[in-house]
Amino acid sequence: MRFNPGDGYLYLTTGDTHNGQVPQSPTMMGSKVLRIDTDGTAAPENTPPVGFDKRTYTYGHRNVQGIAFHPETGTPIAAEHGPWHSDEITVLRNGGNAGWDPRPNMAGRGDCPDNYCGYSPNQMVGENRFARASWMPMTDFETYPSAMPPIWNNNGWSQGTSSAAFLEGDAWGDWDGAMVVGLMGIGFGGTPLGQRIDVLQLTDDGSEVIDVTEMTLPMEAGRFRSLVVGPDGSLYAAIDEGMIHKLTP
Ligand SMILES: [Ca+2]
Repeated sequence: MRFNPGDGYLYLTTGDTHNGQVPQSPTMMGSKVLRIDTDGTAAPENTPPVGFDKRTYTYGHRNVQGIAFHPETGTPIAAEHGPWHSDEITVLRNGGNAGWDPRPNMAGRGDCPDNYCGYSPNQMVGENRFARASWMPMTDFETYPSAMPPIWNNNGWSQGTSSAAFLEGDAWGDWDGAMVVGLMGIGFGGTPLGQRIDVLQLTDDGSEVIDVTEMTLPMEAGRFRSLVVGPDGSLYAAIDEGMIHKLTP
């Protein structure tokens, strides 16, 4: 949950709850980014498709754990946790579809365990786990050609993207205006562990990633769960291990 300083609304991100029907559902409120007022009512500027709950800002997500707002434009940008591939950073578009649809019998698939195909083709076990061609895509452009494209997908890995924020202030130097993303590092079966904070340099309008740099840390890495920039301009990084680190330029 974050307030957007640009429009004053509360943005609330929800996950798919391992239910294949949820992401593309117009009424089930998982897999959405909701834009609401402080009393819970929909922002009147929301433009979801006809029939959707009016609180819907975007839909078709898997698991948005981070949302940050471009400091110049106020555009919301989501950090989303992939199944075992393809973490995604996505610039959100009012009413947009993030393109995640783990329903059985969709896009040429058959049935899946738990009626959930999000771990297709083989539910996290078996030999083709890393056969990328057979992954169920985090953004299914074949089924949803106008889906919001990710601007970054962690080179096709899932390492547990969590929280995101924008660094601001001259003290950050070249990183003033850069996006930082926490990764919790759930590596297994050959996936790099990857507990880190990445610094993403975006174009001025925030629509593309120019460069990604891993932040050099003055302490050991941990499962970076939450990143928040304080009023003092410092970056506060909370980790699962039970500490909050204050990182200064
Ligand atoms: Ca997506």
